[in-house]
Amino acid sequence: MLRPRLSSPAGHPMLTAPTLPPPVPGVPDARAALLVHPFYAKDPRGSFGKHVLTPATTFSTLAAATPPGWRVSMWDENLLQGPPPSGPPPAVVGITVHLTFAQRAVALARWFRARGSLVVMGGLHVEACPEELAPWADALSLGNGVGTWPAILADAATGRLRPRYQAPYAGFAQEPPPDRSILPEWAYLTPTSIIATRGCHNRCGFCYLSTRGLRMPRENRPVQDVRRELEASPTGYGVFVDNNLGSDPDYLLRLCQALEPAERIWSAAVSLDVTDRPELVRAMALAGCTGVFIGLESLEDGNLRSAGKRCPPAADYARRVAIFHDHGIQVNASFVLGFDHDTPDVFQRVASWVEDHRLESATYHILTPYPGTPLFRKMEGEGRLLHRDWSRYDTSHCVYQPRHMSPAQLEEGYGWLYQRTFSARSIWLRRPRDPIAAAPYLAQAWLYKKNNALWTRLIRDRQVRRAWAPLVELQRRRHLAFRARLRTTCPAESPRRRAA
Ligand code: B12
Ligand code: SF4
Repeated sequence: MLRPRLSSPAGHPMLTAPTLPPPVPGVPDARAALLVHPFYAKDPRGSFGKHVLTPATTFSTLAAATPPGWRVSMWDENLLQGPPPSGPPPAVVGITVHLTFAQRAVALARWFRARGSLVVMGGLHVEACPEELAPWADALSLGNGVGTWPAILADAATGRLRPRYQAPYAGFAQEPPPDRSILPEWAYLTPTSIIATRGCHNRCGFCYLSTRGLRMPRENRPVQDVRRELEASPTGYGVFVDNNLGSDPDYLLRLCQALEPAERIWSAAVSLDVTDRPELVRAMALAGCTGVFIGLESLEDGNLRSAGKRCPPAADYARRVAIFHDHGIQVNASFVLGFDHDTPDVFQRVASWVEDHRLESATYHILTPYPGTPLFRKMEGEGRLLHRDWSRYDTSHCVYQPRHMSPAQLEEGYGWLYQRTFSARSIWLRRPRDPIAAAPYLAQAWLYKKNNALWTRLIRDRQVRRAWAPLVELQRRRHLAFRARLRTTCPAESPRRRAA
């Protein structure tokens, strides 16, 4: 059973949760609802900047679904402003729970309940392990919070809260757009996280989308609604946090056509098969796409097959990555390490591949069996799970017995890979061939990858947006100029290729 962790030893603010003061009971503020994001430890081998790039849309989505008559606010412990504020306890506290911060969520739930608030829990870990969290909450929300949250608040107001609420993921197009006014304006590179699509055409065995009981059918939002969200961005930069914005290529094409006149820039996670249609990549570039996050997962086809991932063969990755580069789109590739076909040379192979093909960025994850997924059941069935300390199911710890190496070897290799990719030499080797694109790439890489001490200060001192804003605007203007050149080329010939 989860044990609450009420206080943490003094330590680095990115690694240790703030200490909760002794709970003082009070009279709850009857129409106040507080949404809380618990603290999680950041991996110092990666960039601390990643955690303040853009917020999850969880709270802005729930804020938009809050019925009139309620005052809703949020507290994200990861913004380094200390534990949630004291003062009159809110009548309802909604805590979002992922497995990595489940223990902290429980500590916060106990603290708020001791002060007199009703505690509601929702999110991915509630979805996967509701029984584990039930003892610590007055109500659990399963499924789509847009459906449960208004009912929860209505029942809390009349003293009739039920232990469980459930709502399907359906009718995405009719949902209100996120209410981003709930977000602190200083806190992220951009507040404009957008979700245009739900679900994914793939069903990879390690992905949270394959969690037992989670049904998220594929749905798209009207493209003009998405355009309005992007246009309203105060930074001119939007981040699509869809699972896979490329899951429905025809929709993506329509979306790009709608976004092109907005003159904004954006990035998104897409699967590599969008390069089946190079004209789609061109449309993305013309619409303002400056970067893609792609789950390449592995350079070994056997691993992709065993994960059930339908994607191009690894031998074709390089050609497809070049299609993005030719259209001025940076590639951040995500690799999963520790699959059953991985041997100890995997780290060196991935490092060299990333450098040989000049990937501007790469993100590494140790294979992690999330509870409720087919991967979890397989590892459990084979007796390979080492423990169930969810705080270490964070993709930077090895929590199972790998096939061809020890857990320590896997963790060491993962650390080495990050060190290598974040080294000045590797950053330099991977600079874009086009000298005009190389300078901003180097500035961004330096700020993002070499400055964890600075990131800690920027977050604590509420300077994140201010520090990033000039770089974002520079990138937007550069992209507008690039787009103008791209428009004058025929689809088979890109300005990047000519510059190279
Ligand atoms: C943006 C994002 C981030 C951002 C911000 C994260 C944050 N916690 O704020 C950054 C870049 C920092 C990040 C970091 C990481 N992330 Co992340 N991230 C996402 C992403 C792309 C979007 C999240 C989002 O906006 N979802 C949309 C909202 C609306 O959905 P939702 O949160 O589930 O909320 C809905 C319901 O669950 C419910 N609900 C949720 N909470 C509550 C609370 C209440 C009270 C109620 C009523 C309802 C409710 O209502 C909402 C509306 O329906 C997701 C993938 C995805 N598309 O969801 C991955 C995802 C959440 N991340 C993931 C991971 C693994 C990580 C990292 C560990 C990766 C790493 N190694 O660095 C880190 C660390 C985070 C951590 N320790 O938890 C995994 C989590 C897997 C799991 N089973 O836990 C996901 C699912 C990606 C994936 N495909 O595997 N991430
Ligand atoms: S392609 Fe990506 S989002 Fe889709 S199921 Fe696989 S891992 Fe999940």
